[in-house]
Amino acid sequence: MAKRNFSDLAIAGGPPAFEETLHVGRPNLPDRETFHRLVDDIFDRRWLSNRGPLLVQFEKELATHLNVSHVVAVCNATVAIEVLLRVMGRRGEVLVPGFTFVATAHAVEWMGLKPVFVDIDPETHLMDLADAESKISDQTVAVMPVHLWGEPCRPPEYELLAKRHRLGLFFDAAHAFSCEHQGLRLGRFGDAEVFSFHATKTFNTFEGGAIATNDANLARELRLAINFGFSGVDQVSAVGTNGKLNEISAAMGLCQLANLDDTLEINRRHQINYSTLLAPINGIVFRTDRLDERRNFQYCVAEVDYARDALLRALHAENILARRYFFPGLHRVEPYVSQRPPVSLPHTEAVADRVLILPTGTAISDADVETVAEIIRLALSDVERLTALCG
Ligand code: T4K
Repeated sequence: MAKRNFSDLAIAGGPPAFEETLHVGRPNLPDRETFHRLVDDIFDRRWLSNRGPLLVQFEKELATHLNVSHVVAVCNATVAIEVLLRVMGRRGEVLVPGFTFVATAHAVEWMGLKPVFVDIDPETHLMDLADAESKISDQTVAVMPVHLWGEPCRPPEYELLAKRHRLGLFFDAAHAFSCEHQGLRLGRFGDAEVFSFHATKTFNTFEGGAIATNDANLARELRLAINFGFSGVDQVSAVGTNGKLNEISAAMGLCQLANLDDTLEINRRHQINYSTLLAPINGIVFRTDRLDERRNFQYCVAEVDYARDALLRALHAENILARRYFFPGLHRVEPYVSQRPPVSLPHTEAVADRVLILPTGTAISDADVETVAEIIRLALSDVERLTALCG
């Protein structure tokens, strides 16, 4: 049933708009037949992991796609960041934005380094360069900006900063596969960039990730590090962990690469449709990002001026599982909040209180996007009632 006024909303007693839940992060899936054929080959070969032929091909195709010399496929992006930090071989503080997924900071903490939280630019949601520079101390060993929402975070400026202060520079590019900065695909900047291929990412390999770098020595050390330090049969030359990606994930990645342009086009269409439909609605601002640059539009990001959490509950009642990533900001979550003196990151806090992520991807239709936008319009048409019902 189409909803025409506030009383039709599920929070006001109407039926939910969707019988089947709409998710943020519903996996995009490649062509089933192609994937099954590759899985049959894996079964025939009985080669399941440890640098099988599909993994080798996957890394090669990724390097071509990203236009970098070396890509090391890893079991997920969190382990990839940990391995990078380990291989860097320095102890001390790492600058990370306060507004990102917990994995960015946890990877630093897990490796026995100290994440130092930097505020963001409220317009771009990206780590604030000036605040980063002001937080560099004699303990700082690296900086790890995040290309949040797939938006490149001024990589050349961070390269200058890192050079000036002799810091390691690693970009958390978990959201940014296939995005570009001024015509250059992300993957080439800093010492290395880390992508996530988790199920919820536009480009997924069930679980997975990759480190891209143009540094041959670093790539060699990373390969050792993700394979127990083995440099040959029965030959161990370094301490290592198990960070390998398996053949099934590589098969998935190869199929997803073949589909990538179609997937990105669907994301782009949803981005434009949300942008158009939400523009006339008071109280919500939709981030348009740079439509003229190559983006993956993995996340459709809105900012709500008031009653964000009430709107979130209203959407959930309609079976629209919108999310408030990355609430409430890393400096306000455990263990960081009780580990250290209170930190104030005013822009991180303000943005974390406003952000609302809407469903997108190939599991969502154009009609779904229209319905989501219409429900937002109806819910925000009476904020007082919305807050009374859901506040
Ligand atoms: N750096 C940054 C900036 C990151 O955002 C991330 C991960 C990382 C590093 C680390 O990357 P990985 O180590 O994961 O490779 C998700 C993802 O688990 C996480 O990968 C991602 N960022 C983060 C932003 O989002 P949740 O807590 O939102 O996941 P979950 O289970 O709530 O799933 C989201 C929605 O998708 C749910 O409504 C259910 C649906 N879903 C999920 C899966 C897994 C499906 O429909 N099918 C599925 O298979 O964390």
